[in-house]
Amino acid sequence: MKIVAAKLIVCSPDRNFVTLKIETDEGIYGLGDATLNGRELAVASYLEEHVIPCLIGRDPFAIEDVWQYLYRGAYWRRGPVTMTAISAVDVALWDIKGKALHTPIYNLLGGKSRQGVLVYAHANGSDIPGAIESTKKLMAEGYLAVRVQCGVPGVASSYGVPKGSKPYEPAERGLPSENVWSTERYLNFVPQLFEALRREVGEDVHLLHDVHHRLTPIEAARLGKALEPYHLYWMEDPTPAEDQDAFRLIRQHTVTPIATGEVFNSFWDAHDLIRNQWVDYLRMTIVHGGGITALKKAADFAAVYQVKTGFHGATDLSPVTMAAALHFGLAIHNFGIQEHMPHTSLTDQVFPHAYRFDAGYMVPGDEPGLGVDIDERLAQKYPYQRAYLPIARKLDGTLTDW
Ligand code: KDG
Ligand code: MG
Repeated sequence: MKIVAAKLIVCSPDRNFVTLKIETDEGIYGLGDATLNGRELAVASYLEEHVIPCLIGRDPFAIEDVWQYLYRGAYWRRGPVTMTAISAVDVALWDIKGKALHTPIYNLLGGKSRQGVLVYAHANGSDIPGAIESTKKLMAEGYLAVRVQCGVPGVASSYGVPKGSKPYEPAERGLPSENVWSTERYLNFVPQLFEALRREVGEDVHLLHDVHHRLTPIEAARLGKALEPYHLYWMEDPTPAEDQDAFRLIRQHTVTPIATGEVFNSFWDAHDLIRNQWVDYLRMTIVHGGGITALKKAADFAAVYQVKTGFHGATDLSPVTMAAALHFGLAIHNFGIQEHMPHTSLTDQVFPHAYRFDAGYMVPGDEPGLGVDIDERLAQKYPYQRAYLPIARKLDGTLTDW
């Protein structure tokens, strides 16, 4: 089998997605997600100009070799643009291999280790009663794990809380909007939120919270300690992780489990975090971390240190990535939990898929390959629209981590 063509489908069915479609001489094609939120066209151009020409004529079954060719062969390694492009190619090749061998990808990764993939949903409220109501609603829908974000009194807009009546979506069309941030108000408020939540929703449901990189290590340590009575499943991205050593300090002070890495794009971003057991869950996921090939190696390394996966799964990760993550999560032994932020029905129409939610778990379905397709005609009706993630400033105007 040979790769004979590859093309990009850039579309915006309610939000932007970049999808790579690789075609073979046997009529089998594979899909890969190449979406990098707010920087979509950089990856599209990287693939179009520098990668696609090198793929033509190659054996799509030689996944490891193609991966090394794009990683080592480029000389310039790592970085979100490069690694997202490599991921797209890698996932498309796994899709082709599954289809050619008539088997779902989870079988190529060792087969099922479990019956379903535990997922967590997003609850949000502008205040504590709203957050409680939203959590209870998700529990009634069958979710066993819920991430809770809430408006902070005295802070005009908070991460994870919708501005209007539509479901929360991190990217906004147009140029970046500005959010306000106060660490002091946040730190005083969050323990009150989880105290009220535990009182109202009981002890059984898994509760999670995303700090979204906004604290210093010692502030994160304080928050982790304050949240211990409410036994969170995890505290996510408590501090930026460029300095992996920063997590040592947090770890020394609290037993609240820590998840990090949705912005990582290389195993090396997580190396110290894992081998020192400074984190419990790795969030680097397939689309930004170099594909299934790279994540399998990272997850196997993490397994040795009892670190589990907890992959990023926000709406900017397309249904192609969601399917890949579900096959992966079904197969590997050290799977922890998978984020599930449902796409809009329009996105789902553009990407018909076999995966489904059932009583707190998701399954990828048993179709060969990924079990996801793209309706190119429908996609064409929704062209790319410029969109960005917001930025955040402290009350005095200082730009801070969003
Ligand atoms: O592109 C950035 C979003 O995916 C991110 O802000 C969402 O932090 C996020 C999460 O945990 O889903
Ligand atoms: Mg996050």
